[in-house]
Amino acid sequence: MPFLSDPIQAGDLHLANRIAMAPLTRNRSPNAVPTDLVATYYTQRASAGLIISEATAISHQGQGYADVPGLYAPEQIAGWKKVTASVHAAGGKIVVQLWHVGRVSHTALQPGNGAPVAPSAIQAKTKTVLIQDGVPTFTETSVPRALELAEIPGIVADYRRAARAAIEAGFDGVEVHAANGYLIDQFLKTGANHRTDAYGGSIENRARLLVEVVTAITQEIGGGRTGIRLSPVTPANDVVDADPQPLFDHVVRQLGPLGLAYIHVIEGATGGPREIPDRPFDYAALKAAYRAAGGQGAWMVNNAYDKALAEQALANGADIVAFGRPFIANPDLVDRLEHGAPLNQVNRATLYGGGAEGYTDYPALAA
Ligand code: 8OZ
Repeated sequence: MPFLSDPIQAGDLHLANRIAMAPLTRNRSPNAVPTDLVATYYTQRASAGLIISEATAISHQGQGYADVPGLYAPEQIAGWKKVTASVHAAGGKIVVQLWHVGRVSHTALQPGNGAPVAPSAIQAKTKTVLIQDGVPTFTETSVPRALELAEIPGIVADYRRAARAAIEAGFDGVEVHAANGYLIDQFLKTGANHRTDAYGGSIENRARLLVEVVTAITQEIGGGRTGIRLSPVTPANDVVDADPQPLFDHVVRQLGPLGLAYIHVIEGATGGPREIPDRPFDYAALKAAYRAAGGQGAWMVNNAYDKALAEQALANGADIVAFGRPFIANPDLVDRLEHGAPLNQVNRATLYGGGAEGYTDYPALAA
């Protein structure tokens, strides 16, 4: 039986252990440019087998929160270069999570203060974070407009360009953010997609944008350094599907032949309960559907794992376990899990925005 501390190959990525740092939004990149403090934060966590960066906008239109990083302008790429060089110097591996928020945005964050874009003009009952006078402020999202059919190739092109920029910035690969109610998940799920064209209606149509994006990225940088994050049943950001099992079984069957490095699945409600009483989902069947379609990528699981649950997941066939909040509060999480050491608790007041406090000042165990 594999241990969390065992190395693993995920596509082209050779990982020193099976513990991943989950993507975590921290709102500390003013003007979408990661700072030296961001480099320090990730470097402190470089003992993770894989760091997945916080969600990073592929375009100005893809941005939905104040002070989140981007990957579409030279100064953003330059900022990320410092992060990846520092993580690599510390022996770590890091991929960037590519993000388009779709309707989860605010006119204040959009090009020309326009409406955010979405599959359909349905406002999300969720909040975004604007930073006003240095204070993170939760704010209603703006009413979106439905994307024109003719605009969709441009969005696919933005993902492709961002994947190329990721390699230029020194990342080991990319993770496509297809989870948590953002643009790709909005297209996937019936609650947010009421389109009647080739991108709405049937499962095949709703999955079309996801498949086009992942295919474009694999053509650009290779499947072996491309991963994807899915959240079949999360209610995050007000997006739900009427029948998620056949939808996601279809999605992973499409991903099977693309030679991806890994599939990253959020089980249950993101950051909440692993089981949702009225929304059962068979994750073992999802994995079986992926393998049956020829998928050989590592199977990464996430949500509310502790050491015991993570070891059980490996025994049940998962390959990698991603930890979120424990990695915020414990830069040396790998060491602590290995030795069964107690964990620091996360301070929720310093999650989004601010400086070093609650970011780079969580202590490691004394040597
Ligand atoms: C928390 C706050 C803002 C964004 C996600 C990118 O849920 C996020 C996110 C989480 O995937």
